[in-house]
Amino acid sequence: MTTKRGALLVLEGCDRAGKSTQVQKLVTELNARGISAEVRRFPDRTTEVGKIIDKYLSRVVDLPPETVHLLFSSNRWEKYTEMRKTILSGTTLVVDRYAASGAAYTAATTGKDLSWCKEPDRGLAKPDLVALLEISEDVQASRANWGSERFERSELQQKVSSSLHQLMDESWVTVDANDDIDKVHAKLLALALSAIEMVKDKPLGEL
Ligand code: T5A
Ligand code: NA
Repeated sequence: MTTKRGALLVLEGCDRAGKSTQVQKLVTELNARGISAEVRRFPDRTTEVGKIIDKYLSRVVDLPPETVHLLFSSNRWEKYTEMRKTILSGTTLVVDRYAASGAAYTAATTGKDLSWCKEPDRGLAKPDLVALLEISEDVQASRANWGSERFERSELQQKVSSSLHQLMDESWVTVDANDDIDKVHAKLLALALSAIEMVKDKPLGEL
């Protein structure tokens, strides 16, 4: 019997939409149901490139936006081989931000067109499902530590949201993330379980 592959599931959304909270809960619940699943996150601030990104986001260093864009993409390429291998060996990855964040934040901060912004990520593994967590401006501003990092300003977040919407294809779904944590979790769990079931016999795509 050949091993069925895992799914590549991505949670996207503006800052404080609840992505990290939900990614963690989802993996815990999938594991509790006997499904092999692990968390990945971008930026991954632990890698060599990730350390520079962390300094940039916390305003320790300044860099040109094009440089930052390539660093975020490079950070995903650092993890490409390992992620692909893990998925193909049967483990589902639940990823906290991915290529769409890369394109949407740069489009929002620089005004560059989305096709320019998407190019460095071309060839990465394509998500089987992208769940776009949507929250209102008021809810966003009420969540912990709002405004501490570089991109946390409401007019910028609206541009990010509009870019994320432009990136949607048939693999995306929107999820109302204004609800309490458990309600959002229940919706995401249902989506994840059906995606994991559906991808088993499908090849892993490429961006
Ligand atoms: N970026 C990222 C780019 O520019 N290019 C790229 O390629 C990538 C990958 C850092 C920045 O980098 C940019 C985007 C970002 O500006 P990050 O490390 O993902 O990216 O950002 P973080 O600050 O870690 O995370 P976010 O701000 O995006 O928050 P999350 O993960 O959406 O939200 P979470 O789960 O941490 O929750 C925030 C707070 O709200 C509470 C939580 O307990 C927490 O206190 N909360 C809820 N409260 C009430 N009801 C709910 N349903 C709640 N869900 C969560
Ligand atoms: Na987060």
